[in-house]
Amino acid sequence: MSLHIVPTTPFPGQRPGTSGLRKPVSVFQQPHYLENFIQSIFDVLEGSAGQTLVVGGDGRYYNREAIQILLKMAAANGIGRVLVGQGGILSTPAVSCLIRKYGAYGGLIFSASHNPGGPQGDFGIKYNIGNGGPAPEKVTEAIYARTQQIREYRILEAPDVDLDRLGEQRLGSLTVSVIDPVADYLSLMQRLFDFEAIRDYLASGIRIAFDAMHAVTGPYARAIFQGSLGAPEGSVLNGQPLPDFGGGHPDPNLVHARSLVELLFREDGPDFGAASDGDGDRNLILGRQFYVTPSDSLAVLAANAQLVPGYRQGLSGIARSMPTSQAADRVAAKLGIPCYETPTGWKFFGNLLDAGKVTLCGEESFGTGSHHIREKDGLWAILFWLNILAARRQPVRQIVEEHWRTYGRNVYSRHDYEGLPVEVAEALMADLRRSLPGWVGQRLGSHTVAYADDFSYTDPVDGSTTSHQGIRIGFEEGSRIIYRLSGTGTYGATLRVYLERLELDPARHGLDPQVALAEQIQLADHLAQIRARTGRQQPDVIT
Ligand code: VG1
Ligand code: CO
Repeated sequence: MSLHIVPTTPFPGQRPGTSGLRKPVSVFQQPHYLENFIQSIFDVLEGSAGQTLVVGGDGRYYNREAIQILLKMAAANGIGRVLVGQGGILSTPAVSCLIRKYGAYGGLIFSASHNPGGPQGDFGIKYNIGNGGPAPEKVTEAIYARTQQIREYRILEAPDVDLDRLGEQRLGSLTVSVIDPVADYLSLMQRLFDFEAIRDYLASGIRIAFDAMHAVTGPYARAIFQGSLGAPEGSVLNGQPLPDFGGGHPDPNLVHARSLVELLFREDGPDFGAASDGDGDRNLILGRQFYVTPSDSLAVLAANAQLVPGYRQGLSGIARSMPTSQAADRVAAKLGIPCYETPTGWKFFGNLLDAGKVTLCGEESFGTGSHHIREKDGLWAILFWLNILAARRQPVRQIVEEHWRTYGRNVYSRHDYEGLPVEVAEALMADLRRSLPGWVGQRLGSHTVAYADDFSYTDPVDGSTTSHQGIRIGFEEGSRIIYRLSGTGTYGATLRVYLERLELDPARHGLDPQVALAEQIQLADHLAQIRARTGRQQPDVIT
């Protein structure tokens, strides 16, 4: 084994987005591309010598190769120990759990989350800090700055580590511990939820279906649902992680999880359905013939938290990303606890969780989580729902409809326009931003504009400010139209339009959101000239 110091030159564009550095596989496979980024991470970490890192990925194409490179570079950069999931597998929430449990210095997750995998798909890398959460912007910006100056990287020339063999192996001065990817995560879940009650509930004839979408949650879900909770074999669908996710798009929404949705909408379908994404941090919740909007899911979990052992002591506060509906705010108000509004991306919840200001947090993009770790957590959200169902013994639909009757319904939808030419999307946003001051106080359709701004956030814990986080047009009755460009795509630009309207009249709660929001949908197009500018007649994805 020998240490190599390899000369290199910077690559443009290695700036992490909403959630890590994400690029097509072919970009990552260029000589030195991954190495440059990893060395830049090591270069900005202070005091990491001799420390422990947690490493794993969602099993997508290039995962094993990337982990081998990472291990050899960790050895060459003086890291003491790496905990790596067997087969290179660790979900994002499991990495967060392990960093916290073993007091690791940080962790690396190889994933492009919900983006497709395979040789033509995407790859990605995320760095998490010692609290278990995504690196905050000051760290990701320092890493990016380093990528623009890098001149060399350090790597050990050594044979590959056997990622399938549990136990310890040496790589120079580095100890590599190959660990069971599921065990620590499962024991955390067992501490938070009433597994016995859920087991009894399932044994009473309740049928569940979980779609792992051939991504990372398969082994976790089999151990939890079919192992610990006694659900019959076959309850976990697509449970084998595959490098190309079976050709699918591991995004648990109504479009990409269509086969599960169809199963739940059958007359004789299961009582409860759920799915997760590539790296296991997202969740889709379905009842029989019923879809739970992620924003509503957060609100329902908050309103029912006292039924769940890990949350019985009460919630200190709730946080939601700005585009997430205000349903959670209404629960927080009733509970008399604060509700924080943060920019999109889990990294903005870390300080609030660390400071004990919030217990639950969530995003409209199928992400829900709590202070148990510092990432959103798909299986955790599904277990939270099952625990509530086991306690209340009512169908999902009834629980949500009752919730709406108590709090009102924040009717909600997100429209995505994908793969737009970058200049078209940026010009649309720039013109919209310029027009904002003129709208306040104006009547648009049946609504009067209360505020119109480009969202900016000051972290209440460390005082850091983040601006340009999305254009908000808020109306006097609490309705909102929000426009943002995605920070996770790898091709062209994706425009996200978020629509929300509060409906207090129970007689109208059953309306299809696309119908209930029709006026706002039209207005959103009119204000931003979406159809005229993009030539698109409708969104690519509606959730
Ligand atoms: C999207 C979601 C955002 C989420 C992010 C990462 O970002 O909108 O809410 O935190 O993905 O999720 P964007 O910038 O494309 O809107 V994941 O599951 O990729 O780690
Ligand atoms: Co994800």
